[in-house]
Amino acid sequence: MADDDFEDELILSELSDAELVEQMHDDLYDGLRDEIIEGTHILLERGWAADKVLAEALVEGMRIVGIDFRDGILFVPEVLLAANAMKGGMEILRPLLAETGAKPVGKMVIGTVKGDIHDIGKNLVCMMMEGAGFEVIDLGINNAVEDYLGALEEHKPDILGMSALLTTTMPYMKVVIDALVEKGMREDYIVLVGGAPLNEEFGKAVGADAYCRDAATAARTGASLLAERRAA
Ligand code: B1M
Repeated sequence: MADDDFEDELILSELSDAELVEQMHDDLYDGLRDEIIEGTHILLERGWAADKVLAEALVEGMRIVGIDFRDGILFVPEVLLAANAMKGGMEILRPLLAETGAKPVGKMVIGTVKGDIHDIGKNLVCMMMEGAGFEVIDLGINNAVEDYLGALEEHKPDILGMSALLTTTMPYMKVVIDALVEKGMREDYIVLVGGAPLNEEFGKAVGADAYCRDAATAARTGASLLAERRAA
């Protein structure tokens, strides 16, 4: 019996790239952190770039989880396990993504807004910003306006980033930006916002400098707005 079990065990390293990526989507869905870590290592060893592993194996896997969460097939505990597995892979990729663009170009304070505990997308933004040469101060999740203001005061960044994943929490970005305006601090910072339910129009409506649809866009936009500001 034990031999049969052993024979049935899936050896990730023996799968083709396409099979492995598909298996990683399944493993992410099942919240198997160790397998996601192993799969991530295997793809990197096969010469995959870190951003390709991230996009095709991890982010795509989480997109599938999101669909079944929305449709009531998966529930919070399962999605938490999937998120934990995804973070296992991200931890391996973080230093690789961060080393791609060595030059320090500026500083960013970023956090998920009050009432919202989603942090995977925000963590990706941190990685990409670090990769673009920014020093990043990550305030984590569930940040009230005072948290942002305190961090801006303490760290004096060039950029403030806010993330929201819920339609109920995204309006809080306007609370933070209004507080900056009220204190006469708005023009001191480039404000970038992002998160799945946001769009360009929302970014404009709340008074942000830019809405960023993904982490790579955040890094690009942050760098170009900062360069423009310095040139001016
Ligand atoms: Co939540 N959840 N969740 N959840 N969850 C969503 C967001 C949801 C869309 C699922 C669904 O119904 N399909 C839905 C929101 C619906 C809505 O508001 N209209 C939802 C819900 C309802 C909830 C709860 C209310 C469920 C409940 O309790 N009944 C609850 C709320 C808790 C709270 O925050 N108060 C809840 C809880 C959770 C978990 C804790 C289980 C877990 C979070 C774990 C964690 O983050 N540590 C979770 C997860 C994982 C999701 C989904 C499945 C995946 C989110 C994710 O990580 N995506 C999500 C479904 C979905 O989004 N499709 C869902 C991967 C990530 C890479 O993408 O975060 O979009 P994303 O980030 C992108 C861009 O948006 C952008 O760059 C990133 C990458 O390129 N970006 C930025 C993000 N932030 C940025 C900031 C920037 C710039 C770009 O600043 C400059």
